[in-house]
Amino acid sequence: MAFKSKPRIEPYTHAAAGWGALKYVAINLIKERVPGRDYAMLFRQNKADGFDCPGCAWPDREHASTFEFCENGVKAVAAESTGKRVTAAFLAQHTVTSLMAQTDYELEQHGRLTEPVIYDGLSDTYRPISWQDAFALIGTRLRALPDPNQAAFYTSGRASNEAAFLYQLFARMTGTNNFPDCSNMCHEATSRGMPHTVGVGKGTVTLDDFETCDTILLFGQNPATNHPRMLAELRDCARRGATLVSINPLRERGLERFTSPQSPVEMLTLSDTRICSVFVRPTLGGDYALIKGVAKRVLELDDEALASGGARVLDTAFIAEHTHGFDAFAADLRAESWTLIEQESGVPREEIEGLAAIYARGQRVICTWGMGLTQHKHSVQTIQMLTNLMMLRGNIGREGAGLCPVRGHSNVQGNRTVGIEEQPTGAFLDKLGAAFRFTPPREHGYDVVESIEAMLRGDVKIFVALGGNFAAATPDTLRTWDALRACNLTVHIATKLNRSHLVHGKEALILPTLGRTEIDLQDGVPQGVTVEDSVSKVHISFGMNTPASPDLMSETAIIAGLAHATLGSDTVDWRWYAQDYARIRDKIAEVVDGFEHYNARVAVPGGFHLYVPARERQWHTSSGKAEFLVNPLSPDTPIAQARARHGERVMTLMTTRSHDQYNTTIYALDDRYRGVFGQRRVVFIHRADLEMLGLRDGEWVDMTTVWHDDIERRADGFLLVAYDIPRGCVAAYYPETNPLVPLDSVADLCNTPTSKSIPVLLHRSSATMTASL
Ligand SMILES: Nc1nc2c(c(=O)[nH]1)N[C@H]1C(S)=C(S)[C@@H](COP(=O)(O)OP(=O)(O)OC[C@H]3O[C@@H](n4cnc5c(=O)[nH]c(N)nc54)[C@H](O)[C@@H]3O)O[C@H]1N2
Ligand SMILES: Nc1nc2c(c(=O)[nH]1)N[C@H]1C(S)=C(S)[C@@H](COP(=O)(O)OP(=O)(O)OC[C@H]3O[C@@H](n4cnc5c(=O)[nH]c(N)nc54)[C@H](O)[C@@H]3O)O[C@H]1N2
Ligand SMILES: [Mo]
Repeated sequence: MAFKSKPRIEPYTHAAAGWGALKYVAINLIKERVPGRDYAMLFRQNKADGFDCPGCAWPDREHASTFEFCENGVKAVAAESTGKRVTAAFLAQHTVTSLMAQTDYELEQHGRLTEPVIYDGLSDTYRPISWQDAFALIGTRLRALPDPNQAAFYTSGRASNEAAFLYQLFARMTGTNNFPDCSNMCHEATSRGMPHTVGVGKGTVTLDDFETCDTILLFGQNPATNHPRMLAELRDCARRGATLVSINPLRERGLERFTSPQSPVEMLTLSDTRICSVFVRPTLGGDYALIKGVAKRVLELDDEALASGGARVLDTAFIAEHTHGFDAFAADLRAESWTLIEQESGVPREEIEGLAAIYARGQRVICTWGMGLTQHKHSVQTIQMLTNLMMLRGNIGREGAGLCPVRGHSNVQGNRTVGIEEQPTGAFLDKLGAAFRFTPPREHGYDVVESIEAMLRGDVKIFVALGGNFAAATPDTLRTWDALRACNLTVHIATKLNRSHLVHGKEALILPTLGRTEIDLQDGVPQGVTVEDSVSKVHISFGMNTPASPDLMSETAIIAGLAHATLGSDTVDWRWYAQDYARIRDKIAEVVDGFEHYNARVAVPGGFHLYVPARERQWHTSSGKAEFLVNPLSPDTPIAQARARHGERVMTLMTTRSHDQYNTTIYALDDRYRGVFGQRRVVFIHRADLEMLGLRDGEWVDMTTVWHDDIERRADGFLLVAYDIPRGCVAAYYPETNPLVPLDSVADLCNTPTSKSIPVLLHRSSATMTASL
């Protein structure tokens, strides 16, 4: 544990990245005992002939000739290339009960899984099982289900297109569309909201647009931690003179100043670049009202221009030619009250007007957004309001402008594209059925929240996970654990030991897999896998590292093995596909629009962009135009309801990521840009709220959720940290706070857990606490 910082709170005063990042990289390489010969491999990530970084979905510059340095990319690769191993001997010595007592950080430290194992109830340990026996057992159990919808197939967003396509084919051939996946908890509001407005659930920009934009509005995102390579892009924009605005309750340090580790001059002269020049700080969940206010002001500015004979502020040509519903939208904006907008956004009218002025001045505006917009009750409406705003000035489908949802997992977007979708379209199913000569199930399946509810009801009995950490990533932890434990069988295809392997069904298996950084040989031939980034670019990735164990199988081969054992190979010759992934790509080309000549196009270095109709100003909506959508602004939110019952003591909690974690994987215990070291159980709160609650900075508190049911939801033992955060809002890290998120606290229209706005009460902790994990 020599690499653990002493628990302390110490505000960060430097620019983001820079030497601090390099120091952390060095620590990570040593801590993970990455074999020396593999250091060079780290520098081949995101190069044309290397592997796609498993860190995040931010795109790469084509043919990047220099290593795109990214601290968190290195952490992700180092974590996968670790020298530490979870062996059969380790698992024999550690009961599941004893492992349950360890933190997520400690579980991560045990290293890579090495061989397939099955839970043995008598000894309460995992024991080795052969691959063939594991497949046979799972196949027998799946075949024995009276209804195929009693199985759910989870996907985390690291799976390749090839693995994800084969997985959805396998599950659909068993007869179900139950595909809970990490995007249900992530960018679902984007994927569900945008098709109604612009006809596609994906971003409309490419990296080239960042070269010519003059304004970027960054909503609810912390790129210095979560998408560090994006910062380099933002730095270039700022240097060119573009105006960058952060819209975020927190003034994230990483969005203030940045020292590029790519720039020797900046590194040696300790200089940096200012990134955002303006910080607008709404209350949690206040963006919908804020964006509506900005749109209202844009309309007012246009009225003023009309009256004074000045240039129009609205792009009237775009609105006339490309959109539908403008009049009703404008009437709704004019009728909206400024008082309500100010109250619900938490932003004073002058600041909203200031933001509108920046937006209206921009000739080429890009809007980016992350989890700060998507994990709220009104997230779909918020994203639709954002597209409305962009349409007012024709900022979609032209150079230097557009919508840029910033995805999380490195292939989460690709997974959905190739069929990980619980609500598939009829057209997709028709093509899939025709390509593989079967009748796919039509009934929509369960998403994440619905799967948990179905397990609790006893309607789902087998849970299979292609990666991820379902038990920790999902809301309402104790109920989710009850749900998983009620299953007859849980199966995890995974690289590392995690909580989900310990919260298991009556029968349970862990199937260890190759990571993306590792050489994947099938029939002696190295296989590449393909992924799609945040700007819909598809490219191929080849592993370069020796596999962590000779007993690992690739995800694709595991899925083929499971499918063969369950369905036989008369209709689909599963193992033939797994022998050469190009065969799977040929089938994807047949089934999924936009993948024509797939193998030839990914053979070109850098890959290819998928067609995004809105980018070409083609609108695949019901009206054939981009739609202005009218949604009301209501003060009747779950937070307001909780305050009506418990008064102003109710705080709105956001659950967020620290710098040293990757979702539920805890690499280390620091969050250096926010000044937290050696600990994770902290809660950030405004000083005036501390005073109002009669609490002090440095005291320990327990948190409970205020919800309409009688279920007690609590998370105990958090250190209060006085912080620059809006009044009434508090922030703490996930997954520790997931016990507080009610299962039915979800976004309208997309069922995403509202993990950035939970009504909570803070209570002085009864136990004497010391800083711990
Ligand atoms: N190192 C690292 N990289 C990652 C991940 C990781 O865990 N670690 N996770 C990956 C994944 S799956 C994802 S989805 C992305 C997540 O990346 P982000 O989208 O940056 O997600 P969060 O860390 O949850 O941070 C959300 C940001 O939104 C702000 N915010 C919270 N509520 C609101 C609000 O109501 N309004 C506004 N305007 N802002 C708000 C928070 O202050 C914070 O800055 O990162 C990906 N990359
Ligand atoms: N409260 C709260 N909850 C949240 C969020 C939040 O902001 N707040 N964010 C949500 C978001 S945005 C997301 S995306 C989800 C994330 O949910 P998940 O994707 O389920 O979680 P991860 O922590 O990314 O999964 C990590 C595990 O994946 C496995 N793994 C890693 N690499 C590979 C691989 O290459 N192959 C396979 N098969 N397995 C691999 C390892 O065993 C590792 O332990 O969490 C969501 N939950
Ligand atoms: Mo995510």
